[in-house]
Amino acid sequence: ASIPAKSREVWKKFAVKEFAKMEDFQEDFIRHVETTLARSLYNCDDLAAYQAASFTLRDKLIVEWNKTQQKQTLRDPKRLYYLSLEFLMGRFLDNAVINLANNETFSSAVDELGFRLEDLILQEPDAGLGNGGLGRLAACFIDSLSTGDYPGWGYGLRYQYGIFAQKIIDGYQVETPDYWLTYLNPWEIPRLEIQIPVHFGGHVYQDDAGNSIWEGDESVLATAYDYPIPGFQTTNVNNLRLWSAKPTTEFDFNKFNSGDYQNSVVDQQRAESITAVLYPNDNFDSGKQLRLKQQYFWVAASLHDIVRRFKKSRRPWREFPQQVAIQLNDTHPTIAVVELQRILIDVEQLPWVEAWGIVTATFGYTNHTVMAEALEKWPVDVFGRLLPRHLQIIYDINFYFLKEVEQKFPSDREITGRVSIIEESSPKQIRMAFLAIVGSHKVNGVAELHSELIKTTIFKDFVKVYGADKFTNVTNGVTPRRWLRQANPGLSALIASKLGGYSYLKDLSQLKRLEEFAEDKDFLHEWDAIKVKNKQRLAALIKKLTGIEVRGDVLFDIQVKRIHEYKRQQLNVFGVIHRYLTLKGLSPEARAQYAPKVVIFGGKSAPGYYMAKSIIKLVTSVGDVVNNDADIGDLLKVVFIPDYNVSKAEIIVPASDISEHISTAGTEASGTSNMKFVLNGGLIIGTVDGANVEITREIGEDNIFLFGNLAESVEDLRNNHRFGKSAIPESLALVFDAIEGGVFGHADEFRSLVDSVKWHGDHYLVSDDFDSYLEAHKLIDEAYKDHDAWVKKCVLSVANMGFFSSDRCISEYAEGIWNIEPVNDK
Ligand code: T68
Repeated sequence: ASIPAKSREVWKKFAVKEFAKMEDFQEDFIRHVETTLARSLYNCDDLAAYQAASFTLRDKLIVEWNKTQQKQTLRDPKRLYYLSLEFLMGRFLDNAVINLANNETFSSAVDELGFRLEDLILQEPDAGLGNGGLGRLAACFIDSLSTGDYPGWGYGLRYQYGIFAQKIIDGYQVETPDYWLTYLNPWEIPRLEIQIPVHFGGHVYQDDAGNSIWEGDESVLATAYDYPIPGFQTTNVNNLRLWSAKPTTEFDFNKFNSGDYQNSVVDQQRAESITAVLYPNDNFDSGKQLRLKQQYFWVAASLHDIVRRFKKSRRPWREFPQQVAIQLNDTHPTIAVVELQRILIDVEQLPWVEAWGIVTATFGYTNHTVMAEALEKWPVDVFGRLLPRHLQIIYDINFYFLKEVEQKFPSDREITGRVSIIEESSPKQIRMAFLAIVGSHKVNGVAELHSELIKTTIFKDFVKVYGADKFTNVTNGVTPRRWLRQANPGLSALIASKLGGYSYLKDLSQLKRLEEFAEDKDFLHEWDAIKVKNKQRLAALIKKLTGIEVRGDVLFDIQVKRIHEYKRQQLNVFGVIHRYLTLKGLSPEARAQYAPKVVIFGGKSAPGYYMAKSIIKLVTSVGDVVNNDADIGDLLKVVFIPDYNVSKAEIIVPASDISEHISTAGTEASGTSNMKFVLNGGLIIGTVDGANVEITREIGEDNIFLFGNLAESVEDLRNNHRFGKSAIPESLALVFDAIEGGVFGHADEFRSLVDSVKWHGDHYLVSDDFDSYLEAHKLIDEAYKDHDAWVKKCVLSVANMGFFSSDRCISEYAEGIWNIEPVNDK
């Protein structure tokens, strides 16, 4: 519905203008306080000021958003749709300031109005719509899509409750709900007029023409909330569309007519539960029916939208894959493969083969794990009850696929069973990763080692079927806007002063030029002063959150990430205990040879994950003992920072001297915080796992502390444990003795942690890597003593981190998988 030509002049006259000057911003700000918020100068607190400042930026964003969408509609390029059940966005305001406005101008404009920008930023709750790496990766990707001028939209769910807030009470994790939408959210644009019906359940019948008709018996509406995503130094603004479930306006008239009005309303309300809460598991498949409902709800609404947009161009269906690329962020959206096939054959009446060609040319699938417990499977009966037509189509897809496999390998009678999308177990299960592979034209892992592992382990039969070319690698990256500029203003300004401005944030390979300054004493000194400031900033946060006092001038050793046995926080805390026992055993003079150190932990455990919760309790219990031991003083402090999230990470990451990325080799697909820490001038201790391998290649072996067994040895080592051929090293035995002797509280609390290593096969190979881990820490202690050499290592590492920008990552996807190009005026 566009405006008639004769009225356009009026529209143009009053179009929203750019604000270059401070006064323009201030005028808008006050207008929002007085009208949008219905407040006044007598009634404007930090929250209102945060909202007004956000609305002011949002206005600009929306103008550019509109222009971007108009331009794209006109040129009709191929678009990318990134389907992710998680977008771990964090805060929007400071990011928008960096991208849209001149930071200093904006900050002083706020100042003049009687507020401090830092305080306003703190008013914003994190958008915590994700668990960890996978969700944060999606957030970095949409930032890079906008920055690179790519036509790319994100599609996800608008959970009313994001990842739970973590409290630590008596040393234990306690979960509290994260209702993040209490106040007006300036960063979302409700599109309540967009209402897409989504159906569940019911039955399938054939009509006279032999077409399959699916009649659902439950329906809900998907309504859209749009989040404009600004890019850096570009006017391109993409969209993140999050769906929310709403009841349909149709009642169940049977109930209604039988006088059961109350219950017919209650049924309707149930619709909203679909998008009520994010499932809080990281790297674990819990297989709950509501989760499947979330998946289909989101996929059906997104595809409806995508197909509607495609149809506007009136192109023939065969051109769909030339106009649309859809990326599956893990297997969570895999039903999209089936839904598109259903739309094409049942609704658009295309022949199966033609439809299937379109589907497979459209989708790409990213795998994020090889661990069995994280691979998604759905029992056939659960699936069939919710999505009967989709189950039929999956059987058909599998039938054609297995026929192809049989023809290719007539003499291999086992292979069809191994690659079948349906696992013939009881109950029968749908292997979603296999469905995703069959339904996509490219499958990628997220770091080189991981991408090799998927080809040789979980997907090796598919390499035989499709050839190795279908499988590729795109090593993860992180956005330098949030993870350098925003998190570390001091360091990014110092870098800008040497590289001639901030354009390196858009072309991170420019960091390489920092090598020239690695011998420059003044530069190293400035660099180090920034690190100390960042550590003081973190020390203040630690004091505020835990009451623990730590010095800002000592070594900060940090491990923050989801708590998981495979990530081995237990290895870290056992190492801490070993250090404590060692220090205790020394004379005061000998002790003084050790440099003081703070060991910092943070991260959430899935609510039902007993082992992970025991690890948290062990960390806090060790902290209680060590931090209050007068013999130890500042030599060792142990801290658990509660409620680790994106905005806390922005304070924690820039403050590290050394961070820990110590997963059992072959288990961490990539890791992305390893990249963030090094980019911020911290060194890392790590196993030869995930992206640690490529980080080592880029920054050089001298600048990283690697330890532990390699992925190729893991199987043998696990077998040794099974057959009683492994021994606990003396060093670790001492640690266990202390725990079992009650040094850190009741031993029963930690029984399962100790026993899993001692008696239950040590699946994560803690005992095998323990001594090598301690050795690496000795090297760290040594290296840290030569402080100048340490700082130089940090500079040289940062100089070589350009590869790990998510901009590089997105351009690899764009060229190698999506076949999309930037849309700009150049
Ligand atoms: C992470 N995966 C990988 N999963 O563990 C990490 N899982 O190595 C990698 O760097 C990152 O993905 C990005 O590629 C996850 O974060 C989940 O959070 C998850 C969520 C639901 C179900 C299963």
